Amino acid sequence: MKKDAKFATRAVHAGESHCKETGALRVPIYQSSTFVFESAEQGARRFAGEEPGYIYTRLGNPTQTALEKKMADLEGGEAAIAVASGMAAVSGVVLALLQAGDHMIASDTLYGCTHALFAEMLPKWNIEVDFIDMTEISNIKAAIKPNTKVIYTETPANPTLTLVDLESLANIAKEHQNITTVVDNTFMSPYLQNPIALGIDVVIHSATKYIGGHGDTIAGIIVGPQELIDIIRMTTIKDIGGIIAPFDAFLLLRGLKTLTVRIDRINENAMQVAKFLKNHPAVDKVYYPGLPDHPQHELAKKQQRGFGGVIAFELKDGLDAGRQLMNTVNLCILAVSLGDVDTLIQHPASMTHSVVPQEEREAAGITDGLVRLSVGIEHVEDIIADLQQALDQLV
Ligand code: LCS
Repeated sequence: MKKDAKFATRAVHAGESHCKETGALRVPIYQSSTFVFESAEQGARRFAGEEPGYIYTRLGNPTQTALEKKMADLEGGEAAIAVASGMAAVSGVVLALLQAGDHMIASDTLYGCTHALFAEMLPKWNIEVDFIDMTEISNIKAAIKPNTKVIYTETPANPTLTLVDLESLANIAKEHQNITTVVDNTFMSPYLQNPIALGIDVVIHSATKYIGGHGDTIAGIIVGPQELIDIIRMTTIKDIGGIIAPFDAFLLLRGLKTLTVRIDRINENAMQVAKFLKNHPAVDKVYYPGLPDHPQHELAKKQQRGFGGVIAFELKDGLDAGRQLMNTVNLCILAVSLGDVDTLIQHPASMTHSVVPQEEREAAGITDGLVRLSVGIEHVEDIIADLQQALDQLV
């Protein structure tokens, strides 16, 4: 593959080489917990870091390595580490970067369990977290303290699709030597947004979503500077143990090969579904950054290469109407998660974000009436027809 190959080509080929011994086209699933040393001396050298090579799958595995190389390439980072879940990625990063007495600034709109980790677990280790509205970039500057070590955000955010201006965020952080910026890029995938190119230090993904793409695995990825990835590998991942299994690494390698075609279709479908929802009399508001009247539409066009597949909307009759909608769709599947080939629908306030206290949920725009849709790759006319029959029952 040429160095300047386009994204779709890199998604297929980066990080992989054919097996020299067998000629196998695909990277094998190295389903082995441990690796044999040729001699006691070689084992000692590997443990001492004096010789490259595998030791034990908790410390690295060839299927995992191929995935990590591909993801580092696609996100434009120096290195990557693949882990057991999106939450293992979030916790792996913050536990490596923060210690007792440190301060972190986080978005007020985050995936529910990320919010719970930051609000409930980190304070147990005397790490202070301030949740702020980062759509207003001046709020970030105002929240920085002498002990601020990390600024953490999601853009677009789960589930309200609010955006944060990543270039401005990176510029503010760069004025302070000790601050690392971390962005959860799950909603965009590396195909639609590359935070590192905008000056961000570390990118994480719930690879469960668009990277896997088929609703059949839970996994996470961290991409960032080599030095930090090495620290995460040899501390939070090695010693706490949230590693990815070789089979899951294989599924993600497979998922990434079709990332661009899946997302091209998802982008087209989601735009049409958002327009349909906007015009339906049962719908009050639609939150989709691709719609020209979305307040952050221009920012989305500036920092993203597409608008993604997640749409949030409010029904005129609030929560009861939302419940009825979720119970009357047929093709759309009532399930949490997102980024799959199937269209999924769910209710953030009682499901994905139920762990966030109601007051904080509402302040972040996660009202009880908000419904979240993750548009899949089915034929768009079938998705719209299903939503139409369910929404028509509400008018
Ligand atoms: N970051 C974001 C933005 C997410 O949406 C999720 C999961 C995670 C991190 C955690 O990833 P996991 O450990 O599940 O791989 N989001 C979910 C959601 O919206 N519905 O179900 C899970």
